[in-house]
Amino acid sequence: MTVPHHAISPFTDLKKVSGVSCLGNGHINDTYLVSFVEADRLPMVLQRVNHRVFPDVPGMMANIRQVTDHQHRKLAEWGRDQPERRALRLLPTLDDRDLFVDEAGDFWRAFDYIPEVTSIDVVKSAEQVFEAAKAFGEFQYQMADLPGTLLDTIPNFHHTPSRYDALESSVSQDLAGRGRFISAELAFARAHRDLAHGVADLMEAGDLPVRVTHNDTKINNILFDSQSGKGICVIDLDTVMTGSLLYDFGDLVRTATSLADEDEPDLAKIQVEMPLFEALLNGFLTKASAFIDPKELELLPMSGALISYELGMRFLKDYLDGDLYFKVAHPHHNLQRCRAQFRRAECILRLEREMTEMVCQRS
Ligand code: ADP
Ligand code: GN1
Ligand code: MG
Repeated sequence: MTVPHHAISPFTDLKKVSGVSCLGNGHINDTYLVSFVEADRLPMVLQRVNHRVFPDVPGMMANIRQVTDHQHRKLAEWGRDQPERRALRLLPTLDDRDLFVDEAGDFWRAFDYIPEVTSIDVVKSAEQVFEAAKAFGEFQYQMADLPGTLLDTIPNFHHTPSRYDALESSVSQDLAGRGRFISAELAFARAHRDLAHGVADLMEAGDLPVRVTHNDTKINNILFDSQSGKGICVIDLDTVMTGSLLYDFGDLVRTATSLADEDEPDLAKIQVEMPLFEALLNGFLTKASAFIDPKELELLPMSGALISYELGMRFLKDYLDGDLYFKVAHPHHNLQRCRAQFRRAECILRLEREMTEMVCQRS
């Protein structure tokens, strides 16, 4: 690991730094934990933001500033304990900016570290799923009265028909010469084209509420309190924009109802567990039942298939393009990830009726 000293010094006195290590398994940004010499000083989380993925980094940072300030206002208004552990806090540079741009044009930002937390890439229990879903439901509740509007920093981020079109365009270009390896996956994408319209068309017709949503609610974007196991803080706010509640619920279904890794190569190991879906539904509705719309409720069961299908297409597109977007550990990684998402989508579609019955019992 190359220690980014030049990016630490804008945020803090380098002489006070005792160590730097890597943090997390994100596919887009680079995250570092910077520790300090003083025994009572909490570390800081330093991130290099991927500006190929986020074309408007200052706009994205303005969104994050708006969102986190609002979260802290809400936590104060509700009298919640430990507010510093319940919402991220941006750490400005020494000259009071939320962003530092280095000579290479890389963008850096920092957050206060939240102590005594754990994060997971794969769920281990229904309690964890309940806690994660409850925290993401509460996040939407917090955002309900966000003042002002957020910038649409990645337009059409969850517009699944556009993701389908982007895939077809990559198929035509076949930039990396990998088109010959993807016939089964492409056939799956084409056969499920209708699924792509499930939410997008209703949003366009004004038949689903437009909300402020997180848009990347995978299970490792929640911090759990190490002692109690409670979901304590929603992180990774890069994609907070207007969207549908179904995107957030759907990405939770994708990542929190299966005990397999996101890139599990053995598809037989990828199953979707109804007890985990039940925990997810109960956790999410703890807060969201206060505001969820009947149409959203009706579509909760399909949302997981939609987001799994969408992400599968995104991984497939990147595989065809030559791995330009997601970090990969080996040459066929994106294809492997795509297969695992399509398998999840299939499992969820098979369980849709059971899921619908469960949702109906709750309403
Ligand atoms: P990425 O965009 O790469 O996914 P994240 O913001 O999700 O980056 O952070 C990566 C990991 O770093 C998280 O899964 C979590 O384990 C840890 N992390 C991030 N921010 C904090 C924080 N403020 N306090 C404690 N841990 C954090
Ligand atoms: C990316 O940054 P990270 O790893 O949390 C991606 C998400 C995907 C996710 C799949 C900005 O999220 O959309 O769902 O990988 N983020 C962006 O693991 O594209
Ligand atoms: Mg993350």
